[in-house]
Amino acid sequence: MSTGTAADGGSRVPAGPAPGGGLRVPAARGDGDAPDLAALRRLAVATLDGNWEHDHTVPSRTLYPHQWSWDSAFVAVGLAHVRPARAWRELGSLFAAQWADGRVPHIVFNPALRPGSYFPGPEFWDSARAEGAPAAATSGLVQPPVHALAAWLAHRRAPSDAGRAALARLYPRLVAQQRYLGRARDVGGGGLACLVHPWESGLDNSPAWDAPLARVPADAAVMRAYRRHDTAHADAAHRPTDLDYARYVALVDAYRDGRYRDDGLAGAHPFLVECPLFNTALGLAEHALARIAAEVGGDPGPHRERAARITAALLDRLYDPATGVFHPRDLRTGRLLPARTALGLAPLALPDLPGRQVATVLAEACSPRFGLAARMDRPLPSHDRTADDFEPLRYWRGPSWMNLGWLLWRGLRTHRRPDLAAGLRESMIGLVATAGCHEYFHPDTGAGLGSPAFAWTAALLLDVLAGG
Ligand code: 2M8
Repeated sequence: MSTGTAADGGSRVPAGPAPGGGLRVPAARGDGDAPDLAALRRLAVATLDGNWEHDHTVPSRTLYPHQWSWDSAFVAVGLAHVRPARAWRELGSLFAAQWADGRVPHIVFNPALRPGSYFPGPEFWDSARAEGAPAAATSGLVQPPVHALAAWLAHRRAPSDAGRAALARLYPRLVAQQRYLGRARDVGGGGLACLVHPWESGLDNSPAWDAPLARVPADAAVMRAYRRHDTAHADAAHRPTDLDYARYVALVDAYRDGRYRDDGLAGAHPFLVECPLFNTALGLAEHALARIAAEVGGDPGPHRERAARITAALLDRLYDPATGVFHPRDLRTGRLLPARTALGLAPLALPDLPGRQVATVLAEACSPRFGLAARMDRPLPSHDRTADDFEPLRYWRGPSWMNLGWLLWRGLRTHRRPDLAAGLRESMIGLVATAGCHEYFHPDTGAGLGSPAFAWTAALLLDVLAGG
């Protein structure tokens, strides 16, 4: 796909509110088919400003009106380019809700919002009854730990005394987050963190989770007792099904009933998986912490050692030489999950991924399954586009997402593939030039799907526009 698909080609249109909500997509400059990058940047900044809420950025004013963990990390990466003080506030407010055991909750609820503004809301999670939970109401789950990387990138992008002080304050909290994931969540005992809910992966209804989720006993009728908030704001055909939600609810019930303790997970919890993307983030965090430690007077050595151990564990436990890519491992069966989703490409972002795996993962990314190329015809999908269960409209089962593209783009530059990195960058810019800062995009047409003013799309676009 070329970047020359501006919405209404021709005249320059400043970013501003569009009649149907969201923000207007800037038009191309009119010189050939290049999008107006300055206008795209203004659109991204206006989207982030519009989603700013006193000390954090909401992913979306409608669908996700609270603070989300990995969203805040991506947002900080973008804010560092334009509002550096806000980048540190974003991370600071999230880590202020860190639990005593080190977990960083995947949602921090804004107490000012009316009950029912999101499902499942604070009353459902009931974090106050869990030991070591913060004063703020939060969920009890986690999300991929991309925060140390975000903090490091924010510091590198906009070094300042205030930023260095913020980095020094965050450092022990980032270390505690890693400790929690590396100890309490190493349920498999092989050096990787395990997930107890698909929401922890960030790719909620990815086909990767279909088999382990199918074993969670639940009945879609259970959802009659609840009011789903997402389907009031997004097309139900683009969202997880009621049966998916019934299982999500059942998994939270099980974890919450044990007060979110991790000691009994191995024997009892119905969903336990090791995810390649999550554990790539865990490894990237140690690489970033080594750099942060050197900056704030800590010892980088242990972080480097842990980073190497995580990469080795990923290779040992999640790499399948038969497919040449990484797969999640289902700890309940001990087997790798066969679906070939974008999760399997994520380890390319690791700087110490060996050359052999770099080559095989790249081969998968460039195959018709994902279509990565120096000149891409279509956006990068979140799932193998040749698979029977590929769904171009449904959430994480096919649509293109900016955060997955951004991670892969970083990996391509790390592993010296500027040709492919340039193709992917052009494709990502083209998505926003075509459709605006949507949450996700149709993987064939690039049409905008989900929330129209989505924070991480805007934030990561800023980073991509700046060249990282
Ligand atoms: C989506 O997840 C939430 C649950 O956490 C939801 O569907 O309600 C996912 O896309 C997740 O990755 C993201 O962090 C969150 C907020 O943008 O929305």
